[in-house]
Amino acid sequence: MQQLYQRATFIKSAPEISQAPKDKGIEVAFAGRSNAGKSSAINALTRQKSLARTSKTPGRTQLLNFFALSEQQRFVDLPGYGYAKVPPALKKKWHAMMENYLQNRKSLQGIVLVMDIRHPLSEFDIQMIEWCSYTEKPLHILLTKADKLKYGAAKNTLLAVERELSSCPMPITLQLFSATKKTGVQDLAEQLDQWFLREETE
Ligand SMILES: Nc1nc2c(ncn2[C@@H]2O[C@H](COP(=O)(O)OP(=O)(O)O)[C@@H](O)[C@H]2O)c(=O)[nH]1
Ligand SMILES: [Mg+2]
Repeated sequence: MQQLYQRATFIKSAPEISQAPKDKGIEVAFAGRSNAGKSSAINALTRQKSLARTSKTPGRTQLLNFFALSEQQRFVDLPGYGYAKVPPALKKKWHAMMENYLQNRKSLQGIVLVMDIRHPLSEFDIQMIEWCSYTEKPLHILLTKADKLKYGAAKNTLLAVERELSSCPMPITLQLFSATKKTGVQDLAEQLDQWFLREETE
């Protein structure tokens, strides 16, 4: 159902959860450290060159960006932060906002965690995984920029991350991805279908 994702339109940016669209229908969140390749992954999925802005200057804004597939289906690009030198006040604000969002957002059906395959399981990623464990939200991991590694090395990283997360209580799926080469887009669409089209099969 790749077409569903091509239909995505931007709804709004919200600096706070209180300004998010109504908590109705189904929502899927994309999370990732800044510069991991989150916006590029969203653009590859939706086949829109600049739906989610991509930038070489990571992480200056802390906004939740909402996109609609239909009135009842949304996805959200969650704010990331990157690098070691994050001002503590910013980190604290991010923590509070993410915790609030992940624990209270009823329409949240699953989380796509985007990791740069060359730097998987950063402090940011571990925090997201812990929240998903705690709330038992299903998690789909994109190991992106897979084009930066040889196939064998990429596959080994995939297996290592899978092994690392094998004791998590919630369902976790993982895949290789490249926004540049457009690899893994169909796998991502199939995973999202499981979440977005759930109601229709129930
Ligand atoms: N080689 C390669 N570069 C990528 C890929 N995805 C993103 N990038 C680059 O990584 C940088 C950060 O990407 P962006 O999508 O803005 O990351 P975000 O901060 O997580 O939204 C940009 O320079 C992108 O062009 C990929 O799959 N392969
Ligand atoms: Mg981005």
